Amino acid sequence: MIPVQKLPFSFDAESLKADVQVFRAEEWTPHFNTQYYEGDWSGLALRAAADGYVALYPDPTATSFEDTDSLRRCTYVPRVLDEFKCQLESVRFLRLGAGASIREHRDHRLSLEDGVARVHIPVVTNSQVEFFLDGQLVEMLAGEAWYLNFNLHHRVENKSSHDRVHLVIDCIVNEWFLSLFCNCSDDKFGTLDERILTEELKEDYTS
Ligand SMILES: O=C(O)CCC(=O)C(=O)O
Repeated sequence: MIPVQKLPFSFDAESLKADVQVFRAEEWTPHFNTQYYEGDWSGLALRAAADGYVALYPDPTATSFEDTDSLRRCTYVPRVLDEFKCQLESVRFLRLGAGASIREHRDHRLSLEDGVARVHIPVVTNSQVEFFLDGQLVEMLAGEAWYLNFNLHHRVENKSSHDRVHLVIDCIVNEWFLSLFCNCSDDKFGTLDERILTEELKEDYTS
């Protein structure tokens, strides 16, 4: 099981930020999980469940996802998404306002092993934003791409006086996605030798 892994991408943080700036303040929707946070945690759906979606809800039962009008207003995000050679489910900008925090929680079946993997790409962040996964601080910089196993406990605190924004992409795991993990290792969270993959996925990947 891989808890967290920086992925081999480097995106242009300024271009991502320019896309965020396209949206007016009133277009951001408060996160639906209101009991999970304090302060402002809100987002913009860029890709969402095709029918009857609740704003920002990455519906695990949805059978198809489609780009939203908001995505069509972005210039750079579509280029970022093109780099992901796998099916994409929900894609959102998630903003954690200055001084806001997301309480510790776990998501349901959201990991490499479950076949749906969430990637965070920080767009606007700073050193006073603290993201903890399984009790460990994960330091993610703007323009980087990170896989995190969201079945593990996680919480976020924005101790700064600036809003933090991440691009959050839910990916259907395929061989290409698995290949991103081949040559990486992580000192803090352990080596990839204890390979991530369940036996079933390992068979798929090596065949
Ligand atoms: O950092 C965020 O805005 C969301 C973190 C989180 O709880 C998640 O991605 O599941």
